[in-house]
Amino acid sequence: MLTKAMDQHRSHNPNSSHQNRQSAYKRERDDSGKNHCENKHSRPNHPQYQSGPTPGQNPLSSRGLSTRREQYEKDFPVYKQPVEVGCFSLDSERRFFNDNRQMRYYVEPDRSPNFDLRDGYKDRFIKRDDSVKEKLDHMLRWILANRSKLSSRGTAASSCALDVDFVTWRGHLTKLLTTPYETREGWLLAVTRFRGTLYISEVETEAARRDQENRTERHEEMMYWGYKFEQYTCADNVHSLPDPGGVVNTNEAFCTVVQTRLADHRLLFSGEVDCRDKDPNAPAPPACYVELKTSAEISTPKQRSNFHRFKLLKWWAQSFLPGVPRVVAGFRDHEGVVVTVDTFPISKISHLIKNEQNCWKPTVCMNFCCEFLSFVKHIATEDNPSVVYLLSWEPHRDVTFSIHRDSQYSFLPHWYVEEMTRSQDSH
Ligand code: 0WD
Ligand code: CA
Repeated sequence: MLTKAMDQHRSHNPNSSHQNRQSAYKRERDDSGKNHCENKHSRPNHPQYQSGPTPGQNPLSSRGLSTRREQYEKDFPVYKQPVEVGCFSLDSERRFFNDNRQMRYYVEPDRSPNFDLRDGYKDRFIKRDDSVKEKLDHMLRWILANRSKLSSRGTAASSCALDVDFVTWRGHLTKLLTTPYETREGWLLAVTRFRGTLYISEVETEAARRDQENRTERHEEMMYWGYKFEQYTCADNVHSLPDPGGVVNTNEAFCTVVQTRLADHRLLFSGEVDCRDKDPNAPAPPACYVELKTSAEISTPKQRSNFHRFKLLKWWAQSFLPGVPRVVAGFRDHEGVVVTVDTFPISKISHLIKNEQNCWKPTVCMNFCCEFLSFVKHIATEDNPSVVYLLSWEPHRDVTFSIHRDSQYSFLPHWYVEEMTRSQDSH
């Protein structure tokens, strides 16, 4: 049912301009970004998996996937326009609700609002306990509550319980998109095949755990600034105004669940959405959603170049995936005061970066992600909820993997496995 509705949508083109909304999704392939950077469009032969053992690796991880940019400079792969199939909310105590009660509404600030982002850090801030690893649990709860929308009907018992190949968080896909350009932080992704669907859930790396433990007080406070900016620009309902005197509670979240397809990979993922356009005539979700960001103000050419090369890559990847069309950015000074606010339409970001030397390319990001998903399908063959294929990557290396049975890495909870088994058998 949903798959049919989705197929009527045309593919999602990252370079379509804002003014040209009608034609935004016409082309199946992106051909307008060809001259953005100087590199040639090489077309490497498949496969990109290395054969033979990688020295010093577990023998089980003897085949790797290249992350070299040149390998992925090909035509833009088909990426269907993402369709919202549902949403959920997490309340101030991190309880799950299968509805949009945590939706917030964007209230456009002045261009120079002088918001004080430090306000309330000491006395009006409730921080989510990030030692609690939630893995895919909230998404799995959403799937169980909505499985009638996702299950294939009238098909053979051997087919997928869900009509999708991959279930994951948007944030995990963002990490994949930016991998060919990442030089500092590696990642670990746990994959389990269960009833034909591949579930991808992140595992914290040792380095990330150390960084988190060693955060300075200044860094802790700066992490609050982003949430405080949301409070200055979001209202709880269509008719109200933001309440900067209230408490910032990072347990609260509104998440969209979208379905889409990258080449032959059918994806179901969820991402946290900051707010929506409050105009009742705004387009349907996800096109009415707004992503909010804060960033250091830009005063030198070097700062501008770094902003284009690093920050805009992350912003683009995160919002392009679920089809969120714009990012509203608050540029702040060293004291945490927002000095200017700017809107970045996602479809214009690739034009903004085109004068940068050695810049990133959307096609490399999407092609790498696509090859990664093919690699996962190829290696994660055993359909078993207690088996984890652990994919591991460090900058300047290939992606490698190892296999774990009934280990600390298993992440599909019993309540999910049991309920899915029951529901499929009764279908
Ligand atoms: O367990 C884990 N390893 C993770 C869990 C890692 C990443 C996310 N999550 C969960 C949380 O339940 C969170 O509610 O995913 C939800 C958000 O998912 P996402 O949209 O896929 O994540 P991402 O795109 O990385 O982040 C979106 C927003 C962030 O906004 P900014 O503008 O800073 O990118 O979600 C927030 C943050 O506001 N966020 C988180 N909230 C709670 N827990 C987390 C987190 N671990 N990471 C980002
Ligand atoms: Ca945000």
